[in-house]
Amino acid sequence: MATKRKLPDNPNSELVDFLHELADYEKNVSRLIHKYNAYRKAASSIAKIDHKIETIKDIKGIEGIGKKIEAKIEQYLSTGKIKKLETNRGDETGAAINQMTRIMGIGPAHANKLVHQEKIKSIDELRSHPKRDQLLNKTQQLGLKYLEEFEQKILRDEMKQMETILLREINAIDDQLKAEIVGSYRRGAAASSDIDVLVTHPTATILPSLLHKIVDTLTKKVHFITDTISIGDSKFMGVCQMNASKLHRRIDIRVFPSEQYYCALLYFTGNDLLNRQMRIVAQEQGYKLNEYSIQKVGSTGVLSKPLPVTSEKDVFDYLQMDYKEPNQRNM
Ligand code: TTP
Ligand code: CA
Ligand code: CA
Repeated sequence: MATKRKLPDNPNSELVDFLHELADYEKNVSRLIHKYNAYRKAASSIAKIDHKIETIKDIKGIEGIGKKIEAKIEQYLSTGKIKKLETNRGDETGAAINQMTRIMGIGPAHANKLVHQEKIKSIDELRSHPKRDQLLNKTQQLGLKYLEEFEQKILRDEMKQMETILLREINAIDDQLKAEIVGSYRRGAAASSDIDVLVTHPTATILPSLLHKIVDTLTKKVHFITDTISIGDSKFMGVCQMNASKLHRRIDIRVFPSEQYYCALLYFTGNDLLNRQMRIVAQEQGYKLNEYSIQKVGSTGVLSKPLPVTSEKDVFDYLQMDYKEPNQRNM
């Protein structure tokens, strides 16, 4: 994960990267999620500061930085290093575990097992391991195959080109199909980690077969999809490539019936922090909000039928929140 987060324009990007590295170690090696969350929060607060931090005074009173992390930042400012980070980097087993979690589908538990039980110390060792295909499921095998490619961000220009192909092919299947690229791209990001596609059709009953038809077309007709990780009635996860000169990218395609489309559009546009915030506001106001619908929660906890939603703004309105354009949703 650490390599995915690049903040080229941030004046404190080195410190932010260091905090992410400390966070990943806590999540993957120590498996202390509260410490992971604390580092992530601190990193996110620092990333929002638009000038170079010179002394510890520059971060006084900033939300999300506790005493212990503050002390580490102080070390960084005075010595350019963080002792804990140096120690972590010297921990070979820890480093190996961290390496394994770079692979899609491998979490901390599986990574620990590969390192402690199978004594695998690096990605290269895993790649050339005689039992490789027994040690990994299909998702993880694809994750290993495309590891370096999946870690490269997709620039907006390539996202746009992929959008053109996707919308063209989806519309050619059925001109009533409506598709949008969501996720960070819809929020205006200059670069994205993967491509998220949302599809709907006015006739809800045929959605599963439509998803299969879309995936089939994108695989066999235009050779855009190269691998399937998983496919169900409403969700496809896979790998795509715009052409042979471009990298392999992760792609998610989801289909929703039209009455759920705008709740799904809101949710899959994100970001995740806004989703969490809106879910809490919903709870406070007696609603239940998720990627499918918004419902009223009755006094006995009984849920109403899904409320009518014909735009994202309808959801903001129910919650009495000011509407946010997609590019204002980077919380
Ligand atoms: P992602 O594709 O994981 O994230 P993203 O598109 O915002 O950013 P990136 O460029 O790194 O891919 O998920 C798409 C949206 O789905 C996300 O913006 C919000 C929602 N989501 C959550 O609310 N919670 C989650 O845990 C995940 C994975 C996604
Ligand atoms: Ca995404
Ligand atoms: Ca995604």
